[in-house]
Amino acid sequence: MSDESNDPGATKPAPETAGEGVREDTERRNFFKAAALGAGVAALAGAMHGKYGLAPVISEAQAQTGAGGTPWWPSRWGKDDEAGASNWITPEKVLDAAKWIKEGKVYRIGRVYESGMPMFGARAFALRIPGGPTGGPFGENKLVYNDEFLSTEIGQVGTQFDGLGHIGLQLGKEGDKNEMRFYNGHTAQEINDAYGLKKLGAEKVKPFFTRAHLLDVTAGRVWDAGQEVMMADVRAALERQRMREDDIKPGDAVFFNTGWGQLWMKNNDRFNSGEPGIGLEVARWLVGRQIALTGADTWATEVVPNPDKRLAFPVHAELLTKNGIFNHENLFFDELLKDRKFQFVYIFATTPMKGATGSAGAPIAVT
Ligand code: UVW
Repeated sequence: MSDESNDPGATKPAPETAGEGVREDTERRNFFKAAALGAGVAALAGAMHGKYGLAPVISEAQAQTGAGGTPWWPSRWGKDDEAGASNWITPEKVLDAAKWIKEGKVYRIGRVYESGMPMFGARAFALRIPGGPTGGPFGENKLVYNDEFLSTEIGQVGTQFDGLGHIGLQLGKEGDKNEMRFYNGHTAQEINDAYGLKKLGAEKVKPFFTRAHLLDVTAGRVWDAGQEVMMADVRAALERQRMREDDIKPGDAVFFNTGWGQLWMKNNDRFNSGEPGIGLEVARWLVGRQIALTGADTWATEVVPNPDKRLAFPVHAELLTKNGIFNHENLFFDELLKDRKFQFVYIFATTPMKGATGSAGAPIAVT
């Protein structure tokens, strides 16, 4: 739809190293134990924890490097940057995206937040309005009001936008927070605080108004957990949908519909047990296209478990940690697909909660 090329920074080649650091994480181990995906997942859970006596997947030196053996930091947007690929959203980019609005039709592409929704690991969502109305009556007009109390991992449940403080890699020695690196090389030592992240919080993400491309890779296929969406699937979807790869411009969004979202609130156990999704092959293609964000109708966007049983969520690290590319999970594309709308304007601003690891919210697509 547009031939605009909007590159505010130097082109950064796609990383070449395949490996990711491993870290101990009780919640994720619990998830993998709970996920009834058999020996593959159990092996991955084992590989994630040094006490199982397995060697680290890759050397520390490998883990510290991005493209061509160089560290993944400093970012193309400067050594202090905390906004990552949201920096692509310039006034020029917004004006170009606006050209895609032809009908004025608005689609909600996020889910309703409710207590029965599927959640990762032991995450919780509890909304309460005890003994309502909460207050009043006030004044001669007898006004009453209701307030809710919410207890949840607010940035990491339901439709969730992963921020740059969500995922890092343990480099150096196990537990050394000076060598737990996040986007732009920021360390756990620098950013972690019991009252919210001191850097890379959701409030640092610039609002999105950008062109988006939805790739429906289902093509009549019922995908299973652990099945990887490959470049061949991406290219087939582009062809089926009469879209061109070179129409994906820097700062655009690319989303994937796998069909897994059909399980939402219908079979939460299966939905949570793993998922189909992209792996490192497609992730590196996305990095090469210099997108601002990706997302899917699944809870991680990436294939779980990864076909390489040694790796845990390597796409999260490739995109968020190494390249500052955001990930919007548990999206809902049914209405767009029904109308065969594969290209639209994606609009979303994170709820600016200081120090949050991600954001809930209500993304919309406009055609
Ligand atoms: C992880 O923390 C991996 O989960 P999510 O998919 O929610 O980002």
